Amino acid sequence: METLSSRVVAFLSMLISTGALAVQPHAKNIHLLSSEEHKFILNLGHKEIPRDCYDLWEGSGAKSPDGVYLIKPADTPIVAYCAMQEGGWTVIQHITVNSSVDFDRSWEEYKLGFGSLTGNHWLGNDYIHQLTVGPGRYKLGIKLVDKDAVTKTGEYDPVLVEGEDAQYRLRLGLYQGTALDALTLDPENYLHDNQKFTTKDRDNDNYYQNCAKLQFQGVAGGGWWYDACAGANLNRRNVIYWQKDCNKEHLCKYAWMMVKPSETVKIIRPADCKRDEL
Ligand SMILES: [Ca+2]
Repeated sequence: METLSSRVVAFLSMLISTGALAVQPHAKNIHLLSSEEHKFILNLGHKEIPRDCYDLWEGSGAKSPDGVYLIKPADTPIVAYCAMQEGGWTVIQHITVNSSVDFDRSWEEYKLGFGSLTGNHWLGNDYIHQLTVGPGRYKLGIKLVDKDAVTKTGEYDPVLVEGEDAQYRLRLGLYQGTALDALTLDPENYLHDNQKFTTKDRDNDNYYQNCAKLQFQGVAGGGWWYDACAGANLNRRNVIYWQKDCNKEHLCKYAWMMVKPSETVKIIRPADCKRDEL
């Protein structure tokens, strides 16, 4: 005869196998995943949560697959998409032209992130700040794919997105890449480096109106580090804009923004330096 406990065990096993009793991930921006997608978190249940995707990639001997992971850039874990095959980048933005995810969002939404980590999204300005403030320097990667599948990339080294009290101001270092430098150089005299972030409900830009509200073919620009206004804007979902590389005449289909520790500057901790014995 079946005992009560064996029936309880069978019931619990059924709950676990159907996902009804799955481990609930503790992450501040878990709203970037649907509850069905929680099982896609590749390091769910691991004891150690790394600071960023690069930590994971390096720790795995460059073997971690692309996907969603828990990371912990500051006190609280968050979920992020890791572009591992390209060297452990933490993706902070991904957009597809004519994305169903609306990028015309409020300050609060840009602060805490929106969209879907497995598709189009903004990771969240608070988390981009936590990642880029270090310890150690970070660099910003840009990846653009045009309608003919030609890919262009670029890196700003270092990058810092300042905190909310500084209106998430963007600080960029030297640029290199196959794409044009659209953030620190602009023939139209719009410089994005050193600009504060602007959203439709918070105007920090240098234009007499709010750049985030200006529409092109009925679509607003979305949040960005506007000047007066833009030589690049990867958050306008009908026209991904990056000077001559991506614009309304030369359409781009996809864009990504991502960060990883700068390789050019190594952190030297006092304990790493052996004192020479004389
Ligand atoms: Ca303005």
